[in-house]
Amino acid sequence: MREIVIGGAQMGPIQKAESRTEVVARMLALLDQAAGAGCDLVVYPELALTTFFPRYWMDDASEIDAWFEAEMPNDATRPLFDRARAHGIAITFGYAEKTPEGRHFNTSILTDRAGAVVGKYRKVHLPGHSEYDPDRAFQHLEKRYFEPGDLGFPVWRNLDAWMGMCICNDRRWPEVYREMGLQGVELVMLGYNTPSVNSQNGAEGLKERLYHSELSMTAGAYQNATWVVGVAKAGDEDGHPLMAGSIIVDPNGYVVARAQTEGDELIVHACDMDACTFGKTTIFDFARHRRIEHYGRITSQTGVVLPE
Ligand code: CDV
Repeated sequence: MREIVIGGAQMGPIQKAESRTEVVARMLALLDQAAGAGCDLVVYPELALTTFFPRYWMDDASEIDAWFEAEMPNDATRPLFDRARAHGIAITFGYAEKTPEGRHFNTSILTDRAGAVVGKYRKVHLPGHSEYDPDRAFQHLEKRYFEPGDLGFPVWRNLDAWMGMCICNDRRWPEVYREMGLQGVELVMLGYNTPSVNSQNGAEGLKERLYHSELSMTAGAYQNATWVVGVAKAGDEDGHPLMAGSIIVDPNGYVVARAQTEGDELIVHACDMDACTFGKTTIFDFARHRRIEHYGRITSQTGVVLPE
């Protein structure tokens, strides 16, 4: 048995005016709660340090850069790394990264129990648009503020398990889980900021949004025999509602822990990494059953091409 007690640290809304320091204080409270619950690892949401700023149209480079972190850890987040190290808890959280070369990514990092960064992932599937769209109920400008990630989908050995990350919209793409599945992933960690309504279809409400989120994560878990932990930033950010629905999914695709609120809330489950072995050695034994000679379109073609 390789048990990792995992805490999904769902975060409630972060208002535009809230500072990094105020947000980190909330993250510390969740971390202390996780330590009390015996957690080995805590997963925080996408862009955990600020409001979900891609909903705002901005043209001024310095206004945009104010949402980004030029180094990690930095003065605001160092207390989080220090407290995690003191508790011996590994953490992962998302933030907006500005590289020394001036590139912008939607990023998440993973630490070991000593607070050292052991993994970095940059979001590949950026939803939304890059120019102001008057036809949407609200904006989703990730394609404006970020470049697509350039690191692929690596996995890392941490806490005696193979761990990988993806971010928000990535969770809806089966290729993401399979890329990590092909590297033996046992735990996929992700955070998300998902609006409670569809900006292009007002009829698509919260129930359907929650269903699609859960469907994506449970399918990814089952089809790759891996644990999946998906953690929301939720609630009303300056009049913009984000859905909750944070879950921990086992390698059979069952939800074993689920958030009940739209606020700061810790969900906890003791996850046995050895529970991945059965699926990985039977129905999803990739080496025995995959037929890559028929999968060529997946990497050679992006959009739909109808047969002639
Ligand atoms: N932050 C996100 O990537 N959000 C998307 C929304 C826009 C659909 C998501 O897939 O949840």
